[in-house]
Amino acid sequence: MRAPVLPAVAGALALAAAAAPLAGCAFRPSGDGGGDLVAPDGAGTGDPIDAATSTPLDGPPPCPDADQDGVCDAVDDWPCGTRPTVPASVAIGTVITASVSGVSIDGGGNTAVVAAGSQLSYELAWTLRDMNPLCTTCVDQLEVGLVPGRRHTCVFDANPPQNQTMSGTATVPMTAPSTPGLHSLRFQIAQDFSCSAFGRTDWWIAAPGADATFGVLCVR
Ligand SMILES: [Ca+2]
Repeated sequence: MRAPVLPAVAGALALAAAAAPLAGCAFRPSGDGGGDLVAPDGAGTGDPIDAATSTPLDGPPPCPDADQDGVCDAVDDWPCGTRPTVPASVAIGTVITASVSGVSIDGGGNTAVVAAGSQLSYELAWTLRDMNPLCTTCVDQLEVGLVPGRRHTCVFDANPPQNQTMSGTATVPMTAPSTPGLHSLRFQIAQDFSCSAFGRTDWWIAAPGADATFGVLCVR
């Protein structure tokens, strides 16, 4: 299916079409009799060569634009407003530090447009370093999941050696939210007895803040 043409492109095409006859044919000063592709041909009044550009190039698109970002729905590759920029590597923590990088949502980058309720997965690389001298026997978790929403899993769940950077990669399957709009993928450090202590499946204590965002989904 051919994608709808944007106003700016339409204007350029119209100009090209209008200019073409001038290049190889004699100029018609008035009362164009047809054949110059400028529509509509007027009844004895001629058609100004610039008639097709009367629509301002920076005006609103004459097409459905649900997120009002100036890009027609039919060709909008991010129908959730302006596509956010998510850092390639995100680090959190002080005494215990962690990072997430190399995020790929369904084989793409760290932002993705996904269908509501669809099955997908994301890949990431992580690090975790425990430098807390007061809790050398504590178990750490590195939780990842949706905000708003629930934790998906723990990509790390163990008592790491003190002052050593642990690292790894993970592929996390998930179901896309059923609510259209923006949803963040975030991570946080937890210190429960284990990832699933007491049957817990949601975030430890509270969901992580915006500074721990490593991916963004535009659900539609
Ligand atoms: Ca749009």
